Amino acid sequence: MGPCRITSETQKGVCGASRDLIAARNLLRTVAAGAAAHCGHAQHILDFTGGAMPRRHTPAGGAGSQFLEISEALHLSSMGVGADPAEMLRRALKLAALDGLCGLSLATALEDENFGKPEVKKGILNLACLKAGKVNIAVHGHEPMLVQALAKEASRHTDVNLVGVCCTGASLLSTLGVPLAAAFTRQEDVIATGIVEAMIVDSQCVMPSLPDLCECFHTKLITTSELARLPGALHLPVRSRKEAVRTAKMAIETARRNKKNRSPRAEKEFKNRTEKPENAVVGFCEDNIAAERIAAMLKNGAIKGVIGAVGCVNPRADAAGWINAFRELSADHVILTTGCMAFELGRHGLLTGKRIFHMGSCVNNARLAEVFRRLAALSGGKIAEMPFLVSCPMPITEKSVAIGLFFAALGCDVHFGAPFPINPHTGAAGILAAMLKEQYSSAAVFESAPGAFLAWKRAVTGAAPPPERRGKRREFVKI
Ligand code: WCC
Ligand code: FE2
Repeated sequence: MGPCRITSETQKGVCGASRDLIAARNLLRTVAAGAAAHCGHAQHILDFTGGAMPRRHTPAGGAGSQFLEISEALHLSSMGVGADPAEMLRRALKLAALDGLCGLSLATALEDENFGKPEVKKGILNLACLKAGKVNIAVHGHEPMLVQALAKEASRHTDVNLVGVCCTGASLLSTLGVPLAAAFTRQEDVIATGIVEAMIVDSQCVMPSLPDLCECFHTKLITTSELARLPGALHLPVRSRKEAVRTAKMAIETARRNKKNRSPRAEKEFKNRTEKPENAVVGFCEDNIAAERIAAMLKNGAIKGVIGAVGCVNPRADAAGWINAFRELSADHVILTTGCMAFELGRHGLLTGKRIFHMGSCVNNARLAEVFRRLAALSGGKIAEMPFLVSCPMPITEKSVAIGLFFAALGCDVHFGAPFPINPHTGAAGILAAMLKEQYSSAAVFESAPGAFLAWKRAVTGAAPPPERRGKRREFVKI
């Protein structure tokens, strides 16, 4: 009796739950958690600015009904409520679509409105962005409320070097060109350089290891989200613009005072590092991506498709293999990338702004959806008829699963690498495939090996489908 685990196809749980039911329930709970994170992110910005939900992002059930959907999904998938796998999966796809509307798209619109839309610019990334001679402050997490005020305040202090980590960093890089030191997997390395005076975190993808790690160095850990507190950290809440300015000043003062505690040895070691910052072209968004040119390239066969490379970089996966796969695909595809994948591609010198475009943080995947919509409109078709693929090759968090299924609900084919969000060999995966095909004209592909993924992509990719084939549904491909 619990936790629910899939054993074999024929076996059922003591309660009678089948393998398919357990798989479907797990997927629904995963999407609910991902949607809660994105919708919560958007709601926190609304709370911060005191604004109301814009009409175009309001779900059919009214403002706030997305949270009821999330709650109902958790209720439905708890012990002994629903027992129909198809109903769970139907809800999962509906919730993924809501995540796109009230999470990704709303958060992106609010960030653009309140903190400015990105513009194309040069940026630098990796740990070498830290400066031994300066007071280093790293900002980490996802929500941008403090960091915009912090960046403004930091620019008044010539001795301060502000760097970003993870999606707070990706968003700062896109909007203000602030250097990006690391993504999720390398967040500990930032502190372990020994030359970071303060790490300021908001929420999501912040490792619980950070308080322990900061104990080993002089780094002051500062939390700013009322939701996401860490034991032992200095908590400076940011609930309004006024508080953001006050916290920015306090955080900078705290970091400056802390520099005297830096270990001279750590500073010397950092100076001896030979690594150089990686150059990148960043700040792409739906308004500056040259959609007409990409649509023309699709039409004349100069490129075979557009791929979204999104989601996490899982240390258990073959990250180098995936980077090589996208490098290879960029020869005849345009690649739009966000979040940790964008950092990883950048770390390998691939964000040149020629074929691979940095589109910002994970909630900024809304920009990919908008680019897809515009490209489809320019080509006179629907998203489902276009050679688009969104690939999430190394998912770690529930958020990346919700994002992937959001694109599937838009009619875009999606690829997931391991750990798979649903066991592709279960009947539940078959139900999901049929649902995607029948109701959304999309397909989900599960493949954990970069080489096999490339071979599959090469096999299914032709030039853009000729007009007479448009509208025809493609077959579900399962590897
Ligand atoms: Ni989005 Fe994955 Fe990075 Fe966190 S920041 S680790 S969900 S890709
Ligand atoms: Fe993220």
